[in-house]
Amino acid sequence: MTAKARRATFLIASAILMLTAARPALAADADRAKAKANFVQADSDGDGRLNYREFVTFVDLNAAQGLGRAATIRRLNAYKRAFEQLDSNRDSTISQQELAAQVQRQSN
Ligand SMILES: [Ca+2]
Ligand SMILES: [Ca+2]
Repeated sequence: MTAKARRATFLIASAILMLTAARPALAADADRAKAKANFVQADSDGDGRLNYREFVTFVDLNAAQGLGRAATIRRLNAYKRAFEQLDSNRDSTISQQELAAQVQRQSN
């Protein structure tokens, strides 16, 4: 992997992490609540999971509210990569558990 690719991967991993939580206390709770509300709003078919189209909406909602690094994903147009990284069971949807697991993996 080139240094540039490594940096891009790092940026995206950070962006994913910041989508959900793992921030110094106070801000984190409020941001988590917002991200959760955005998840529900983006989940247009209400099945509790985000397909790719819903995930793009989710990132854009987070970006509009300045949550974490969602704006970075949007600016880099890295939706697809973020989606693939989060979808750990490869069923082409992102569950809240998968979002939470990502945060846990990175904070351990
Ligand atoms: Ca859905
Ligand atoms: Ca999945």
